[in-house]
Amino acid sequence: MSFVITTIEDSIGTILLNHVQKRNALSQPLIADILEAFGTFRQQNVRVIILRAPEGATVWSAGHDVSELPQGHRDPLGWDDPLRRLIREVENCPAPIIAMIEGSVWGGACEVAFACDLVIAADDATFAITPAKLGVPYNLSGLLTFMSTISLHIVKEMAFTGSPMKAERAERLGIVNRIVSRKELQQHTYEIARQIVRNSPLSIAVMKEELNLLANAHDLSPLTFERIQALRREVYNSQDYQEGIRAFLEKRPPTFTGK
Ligand code: YXS
Repeated sequence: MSFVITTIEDSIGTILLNHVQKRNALSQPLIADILEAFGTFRQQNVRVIILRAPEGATVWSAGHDVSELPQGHRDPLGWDDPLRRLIREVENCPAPIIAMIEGSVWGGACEVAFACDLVIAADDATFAITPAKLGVPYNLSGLLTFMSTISLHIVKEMAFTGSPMKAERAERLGIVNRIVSRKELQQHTYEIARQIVRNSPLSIAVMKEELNLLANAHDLSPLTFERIQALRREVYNSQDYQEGIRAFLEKRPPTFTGK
């Protein structure tokens, strides 16, 4: 069973996230369907991709599938984690990807949306960066995705509070390209997509890769890398990490002790 619905029209490919029962949580099967769609679109020479939820969605995506996170003693966001693979595929896809957002966006789904090349949101959409609510030590490249989109103070505010940010403020801060009413969202998003389709796909693909390479150009010494790995290991080996995951699965608020 596929958790996405894909369509291609006028060189525009659309991936509609369709696992509503689990609020489009980014599970391994859902991510596999998205990646399969990327492959099909590449074969069909699609020039723009739109990533969306069903019309009227209350939740665009609830983020990483928490039931798939390790219960401890293993990096929850290692290289091979499906969410990490999805982010890399979004960034490496030659065609620009537009995140068409309606409803609330949570955790790793915020990173997916912000890793896209443009974000067009309904004016009642919200964005919440949630690792601190679960005790998750977010990974380095994931934080860089946020830093490439959001100023440092705002990243810290969103990451430390875990509180949803309204689309209006996200637009004011340049985190999303445009907000429109839900009624206008689809028409506006496809109008921008058509503008892109009319331009040179080679030039756009090269500029996308250049811009992403520049945005990710950060040198890090091996010593610093090892320090960060040790810090993150301390967190995902902690009782707090296990409490965060367990509390979510038991549908109760977590009690963090800092241990
Ligand atoms: O109880 P059932 O079986 O019907 O399943 C429920 C939820 O358990 C499930 N579900 C999820 N399952 C796995 N992972 C998730 N992230 C997830 N979110 C939801 O979907 C069914 C319906 O959920 P329910 O009843 O809560 O729906 P609702 O409409 O009342 O509320 C929608 C949300 C999105 C407000 C609520 O589901 C929620 O707060 N979800 C968690 C959002 C979140 O904290 N996401 C972060 C995931 S962890 C992550 O992305 C990164 C690792 S990190 O944390 O580092 O950013």
